[in-house]
Amino acid sequence: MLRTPPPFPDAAMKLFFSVTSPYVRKCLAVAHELGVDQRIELLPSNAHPVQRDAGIVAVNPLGKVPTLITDDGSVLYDSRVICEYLDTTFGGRLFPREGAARWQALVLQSLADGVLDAALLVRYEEAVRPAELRWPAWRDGQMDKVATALQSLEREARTLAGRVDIGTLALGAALGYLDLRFDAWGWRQRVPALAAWAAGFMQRPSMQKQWAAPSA
Ligand SMILES: N[C@@H](CCC(=O)N[C@@H](CS)C(=O)NCC(=O)O)C(=O)O
Repeated sequence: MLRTPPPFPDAAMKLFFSVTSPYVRKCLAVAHELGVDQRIELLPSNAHPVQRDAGIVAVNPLGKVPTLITDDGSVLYDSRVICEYLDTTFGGRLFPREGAARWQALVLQSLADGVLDAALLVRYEEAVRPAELRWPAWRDGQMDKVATALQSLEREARTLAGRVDIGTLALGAALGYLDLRFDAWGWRQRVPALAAWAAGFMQRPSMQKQWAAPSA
C-alpha cells in the first residue's frame, strides 16, 4: 500500500508556528539561511497573551511562539536561543564567534527584538485590549521606542552593508513586521537610508519566503 509522504521530508524538529509572528519568522529565516528550514515541521498554534494555547504551555510554560522541539526532544525558547541553536547545530556563522563582530551582531539583534517587543505590545493594545481600558499615552510611548530605535539605525545604516548575521536577519524580521501591521506609520519615509539598505536585504530568499503550517 502506498503511504502518503510526510509534508516535511526528513523533518526532525518541530516548531510551534504562527504565520504572523515576527519572532517565528526570524527563526525560519535563520533556518533558511542554513538550508534546513525544510527539516522543521511547523505545528499550527494559537499563542495569545489572554486565551493561552494549552498545547504550547504544555511544553513551554510561557506559552509563546516560537518554541522548538529538537530531534532529541529538548524544548527550546525563545527566538534568540532557537536561532543560536540552529546556527551552532548546522555549522553556521550567523553568530560571529568572537570579537567586535559578535557584540555588534548581538546588540543589533537586541535592538531589532526591542522594536518587535514594543510593536507587539501596541498590536496587543489595539487588537486585544478592550477599548475602554486603552491608554493612548502608553501606546505612544511604545511607538516612540520604535521611532528612536529606527533613528539610531538610520545613523548607523552604512554599517549594515553586506552583513548577513543574526543582527541583520532580526532587523529584517522587525521591518517586515512593521510592513505587516504598521504600514500606515510609514517607516520608510522616516528613515530613508535604512529603507535603502532594506530594499536590497529584503530580496534575500530567506526574507521573501512565506511559510505555512499544514491545516489542522
Ligand atoms: N522574546 C520572545 C517573544 C515571543 C513572543 O512574544 N511571541 C508572541 C507571538 S509574536 C507570543 O507568543 N505571544 C503570546 C503571549 O504573549 O502569551 C522571543 O524572542 O521568542
